[in-house]
Amino acid sequence: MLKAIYEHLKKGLQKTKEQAKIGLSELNISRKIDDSLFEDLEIALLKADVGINATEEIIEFLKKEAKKKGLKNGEELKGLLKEKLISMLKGCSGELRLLNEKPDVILFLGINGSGKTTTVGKLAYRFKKEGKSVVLAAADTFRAAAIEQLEVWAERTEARIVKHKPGADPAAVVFDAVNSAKSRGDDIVLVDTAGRLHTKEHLMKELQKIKRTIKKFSENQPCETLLVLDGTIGQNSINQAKVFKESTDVSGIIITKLDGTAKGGALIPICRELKIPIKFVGVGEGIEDLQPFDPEAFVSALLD
Ligand SMILES: Nc1nc2c(ncn2[C@@H]2O[C@H](COP(=O)(O)OP(=O)(O)OP(=O)(O)O)[C@@H](O)[C@H]2O)c(=O)[nH]1
Ligand SMILES: [Mg+2]
Repeated sequence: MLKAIYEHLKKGLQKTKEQAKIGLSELNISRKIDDSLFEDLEIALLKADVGINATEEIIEFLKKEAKKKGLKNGEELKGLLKEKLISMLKGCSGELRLLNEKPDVILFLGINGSGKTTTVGKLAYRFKKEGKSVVLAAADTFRAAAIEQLEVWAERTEARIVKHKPGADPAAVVFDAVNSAKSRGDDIVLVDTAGRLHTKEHLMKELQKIKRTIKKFSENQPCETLLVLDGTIGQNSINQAKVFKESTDVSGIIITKLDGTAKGGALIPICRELKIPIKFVGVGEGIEDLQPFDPEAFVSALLD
């Protein structure tokens, strides 16, 4: 099972790896260890969007260890680099927190195009595979065709969808979705919301209203508020996430589009700065292209 996850993640990250050139193989690793090798490695890490602070920490660590262990060849650094990256990402992952309240409600937020709706679809598929009954709440009543897009996912995953007309009050959609899930004893409600720009005050207010509506059914819900971040913007998502975090509690992060980016290394500064666990990563547009975030598999896919 772990092997299958690793293979899939590796495939998804192939492009990341090719473009990021984070692999020491790209740096001619059979070279002798000297300042120029460390410089090249530093550039590769920065290019992969690992960020200045983390890159410095990694280089310092490698220099110290290389000296201590009397390493001569760059090849020998690879294991250490892997170990260091994994240790930096440990504590950054987290499992989805479910309370089995029938329904558990999971709220998705993020700016336009970050991958919310696609992620809702992929997660619905995962839950259905586990035998859970899933309701999709079409609370993006704002963007044209958003409801139809979610309907396609509902069909694909055989999840029930609760929707209103375009322009309707999103909180009213959420009320109906949770209410019907509760009366039918459904397991999970996934709430798709409209893309929010942090500058748009009213969208933030709308989000708070959605949360209040969910809390009318249970003070413990939503059991997760997941912020969906576009992996292709790398470290730039940190500031974006901070603004969301200031407006509402965020319990987990999902980073999408890691299959199409040279900035996969940004996961390190993202998790270290935000201190919000990364719960899943998106590695493609397909229904199965969502993986629980596993630092070891991630680093292996990045380096091997
Ligand atoms: N390659 C790749 N594409 C993705 C991934 N996740 C989402 N996408 C694509 O990104 C685009 C935007 O995804 P949506 O799910 O519509 O994003 P959204 O956040 O719901 O967008 P709005 O509703 O406009 O706010 C779509 O073309 C998706 O197929 C991923 O992990 N990898
Ligand atoms: Mg959407």
